[in-house]
Amino acid sequence: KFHWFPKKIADLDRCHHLVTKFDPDLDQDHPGYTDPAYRQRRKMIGDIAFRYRHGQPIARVEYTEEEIGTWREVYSTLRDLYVTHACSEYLEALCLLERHCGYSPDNIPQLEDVSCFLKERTGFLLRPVAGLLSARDFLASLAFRVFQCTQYIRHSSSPMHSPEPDCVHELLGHVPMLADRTFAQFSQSLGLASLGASDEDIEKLSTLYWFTVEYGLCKQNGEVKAYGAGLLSSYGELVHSLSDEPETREFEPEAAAVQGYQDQTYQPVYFVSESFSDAKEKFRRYVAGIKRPFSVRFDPYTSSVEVL
Ligand code: H2B
Ligand code: FE
Repeated sequence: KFHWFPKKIADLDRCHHLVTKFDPDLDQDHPGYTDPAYRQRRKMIGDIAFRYRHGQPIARVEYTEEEIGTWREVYSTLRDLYVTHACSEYLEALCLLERHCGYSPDNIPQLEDVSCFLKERTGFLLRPVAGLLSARDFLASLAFRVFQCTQYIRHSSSPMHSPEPDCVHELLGHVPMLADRTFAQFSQSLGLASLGASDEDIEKLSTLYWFTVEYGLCKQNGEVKAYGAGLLSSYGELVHSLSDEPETREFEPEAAAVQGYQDQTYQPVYFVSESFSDAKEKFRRYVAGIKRPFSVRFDPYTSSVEVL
């Protein structure tokens, strides 16, 4: 079966298929389900994403005191933990973001500023998205070094947890890692492998994404540190992941691609990479085994893919 996929970066305007699984309008367990004002606000911010077209600057949001309060609570709690739990690439980038991009307990950074920062570091761009995107569309954007990024914030009743991605997860979990060269390459190669892939292979690549980009651990100077965004944006799971409770295994793409995962509670198992270069190399070998009737090559001059 043939699957359409974007060939040039502007085609990402067509990659907007949302998954409603954790939507506050429909998910009764969402902390915003019974709060119409929250749902209204989330919709308003979501409209920025619906109207967005590639190449435009991302509209700024003036966050309310309540929203900034939620951000402050997560930021100051996590900030202390990063020193011991986050990998060095993450810590380095976070310092730069604090210096140049308005990262602080009292300010929710603007996607437009963060996008400009990442562009200079690794060529990654942000584009606003209104909620959880389909895996196919989400992975496809990574092929163009575009990260689809939510702009609304979680409900104030539950500052430490959100069932769906929100700007705390993106800005504190994903963005610092996207400022690292090797990690950026790894993310793009996941994206390129997904273009036109079968549903089965998309499922495997999503699972790989889950156990690396979201919940990955890596070794650094004989210690295990976190680099996954799901960990770095969740106080509870970050502590849990580096405790002696969960099982940890050496990262092997073949195994990680078919491992069962949890999106409601902590992961029972984490995969530990030797380094990002090692993960990238292992992934390259894994991808070579994926069957597609064509191959793709990214042209950085035009931000488009050639289909060979
Ligand atoms: N959508 C959004 N908005 N943010 C994500 O982090 C995200 C997504 N992750 N869609 C994707 C799915 C991930 O879980 C994989 C690729 O399935
Ligand atoms: Fe994420």
